[in-house]
Amino acid sequence: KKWEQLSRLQRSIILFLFAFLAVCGVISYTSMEEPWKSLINKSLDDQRTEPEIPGLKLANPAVLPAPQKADANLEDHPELSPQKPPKLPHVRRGPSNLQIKPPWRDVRLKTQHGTSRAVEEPVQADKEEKTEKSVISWRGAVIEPDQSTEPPSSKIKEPEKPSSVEAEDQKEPVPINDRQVAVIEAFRHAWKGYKDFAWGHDELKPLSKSYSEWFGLGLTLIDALDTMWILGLKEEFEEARKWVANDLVFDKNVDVNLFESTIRILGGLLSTYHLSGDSLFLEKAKDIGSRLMPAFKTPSKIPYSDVNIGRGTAHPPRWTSDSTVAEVTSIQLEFRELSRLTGDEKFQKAVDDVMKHVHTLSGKNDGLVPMFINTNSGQFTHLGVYTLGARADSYYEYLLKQWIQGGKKENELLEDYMRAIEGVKKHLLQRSQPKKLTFVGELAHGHFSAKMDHLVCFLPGTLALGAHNGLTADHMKLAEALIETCYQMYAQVETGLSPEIVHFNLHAQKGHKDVEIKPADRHNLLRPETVESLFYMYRFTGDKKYQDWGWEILQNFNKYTRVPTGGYTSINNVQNPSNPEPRDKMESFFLGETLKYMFLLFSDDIDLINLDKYVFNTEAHPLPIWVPA
Ligand code: DMJ
Repeated sequence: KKWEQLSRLQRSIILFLFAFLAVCGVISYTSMEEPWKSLINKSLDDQRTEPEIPGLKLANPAVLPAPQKADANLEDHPELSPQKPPKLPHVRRGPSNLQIKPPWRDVRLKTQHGTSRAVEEPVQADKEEKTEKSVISWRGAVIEPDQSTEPPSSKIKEPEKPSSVEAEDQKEPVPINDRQVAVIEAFRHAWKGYKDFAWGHDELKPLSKSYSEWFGLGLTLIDALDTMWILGLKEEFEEARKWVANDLVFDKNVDVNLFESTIRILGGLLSTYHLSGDSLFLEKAKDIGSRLMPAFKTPSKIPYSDVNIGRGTAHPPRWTSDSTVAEVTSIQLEFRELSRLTGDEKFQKAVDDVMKHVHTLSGKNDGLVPMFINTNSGQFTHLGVYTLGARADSYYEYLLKQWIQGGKKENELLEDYMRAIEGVKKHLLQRSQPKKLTFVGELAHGHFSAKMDHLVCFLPGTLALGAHNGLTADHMKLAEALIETCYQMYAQVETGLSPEIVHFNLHAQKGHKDVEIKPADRHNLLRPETVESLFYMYRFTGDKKYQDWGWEILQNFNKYTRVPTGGYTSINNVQNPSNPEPRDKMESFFLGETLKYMFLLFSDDIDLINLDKYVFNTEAHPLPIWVPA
């Protein structure tokens, strides 16, 4: 009625206004659409990257604080007072930012001296990249995030996609030098033996041109995967990857050692996943990690040494219900990382419980631990014997490395580490004659023994890593003294190769060197510890003498342990250059650790496994340091 009462003019004005408003509406919608959408997306993104634990943010950044002045000790660290352990981390899942540009992208492997070597036919490699649908991206840095994880079975936190590389990581790789080329050549020679005579088996027997089985899981191949990636051996890596994809099966009725399979297999797979971004390796890591979990079903939660990965049963060794302390406390980096990647807390909880328990145990001597722990009572056994060698070594290493991995927040770990190093200084350090070499001996029921395992040579590297991460400069001084000793364990021997164990002379005797070797100890298993520490020392000091020492060692491995038909062999007698008595076995850690650390030692590229981003497990498999989101 009202409408009809309006004049024609009034009606026209109203209709015009409606039409005008409608046109304005359409125009403003189209111009606002984009900003509106991006606003919505941004707020969703923000929710996704929100740290899961409130207050986690940067309480203790994973990157280094400025190093502290010398002589800091526990009293100087009020932050070390016992605290509630932090909740299960953390932060981002998925591979860390990839920082390794494998050298196979270069046309030729240029050496620092301007020569170039045809280690790789690069034009070919480039072609392959374009034409083949490669399983993984060889450009590393730009891997597409197709490797998101499957939802884990229980207690799932939301898994995230892998992160892509940061712009600063897009640098061209530093050209490799002659010594690195020599390492690649050594690796290829070792790999040839493995491929020709032991493919898919645990270890090569290079003299008998056959193999030995330990777990029957292709141990050498898995241990060597990330070394091939780091050395840039594309063809070898691809071939090994195929074996992992098609032939690596964990559903087998076989007993494996929890520690050895964690550090070599789980560690190797996780590390390769991070470097390559290839989800195959994460899937395999989840599989083996889950199959190892029955080991923790013990009255004390201290794991058994052995697990049947097919049956899901676990047991201690036949003769005892004890486990080795180093074994139960050196599986943490790997299981914690598995939790972070899968979002399933159970892996981390199991290994953290072990550390918390060991932290509270009595029977330590100024932070030094006995070598055995009982799986029923949870107590240390065989009290009174303290060593940094076999059965205790990596306990100390993993205290520091877990602390670094977790972003330097877990104070109990640091506290135990600092105390232990004080214990080493107080009870185990002595100087030899005539050269006054500082060495780490052993203590048995109050009696000092001047015996040192080659295994102890991990310690200078670990001390240097701690100092680099802000611990007292004293640790670096000790590292410098100890690496000199470890080098002398090679240099004072006829073949220039260290025996498994040495005894140091405490008193000067005419015609005697510092190092004495007993007949039962004069074997060399191609172990990595000294080369490992040389790598850390060179990284942190830039002193070329460490590279030169490593170079001597590599040449002596080539002289006395290289088997012409392929492979390297451990030897029985480092004191007999004319017959070092080959043992006919190439340990998997020669490829997993020794040659990898050699290659890194000779490199001047600090981004080739940047030690502020990665922490090496005890089998030389780099795992990411958890960076707060
Ligand atoms: C490796 O398996 C590991 O480094 C372990 O921690 C000690 N022994 C060997 C190498 O010597």
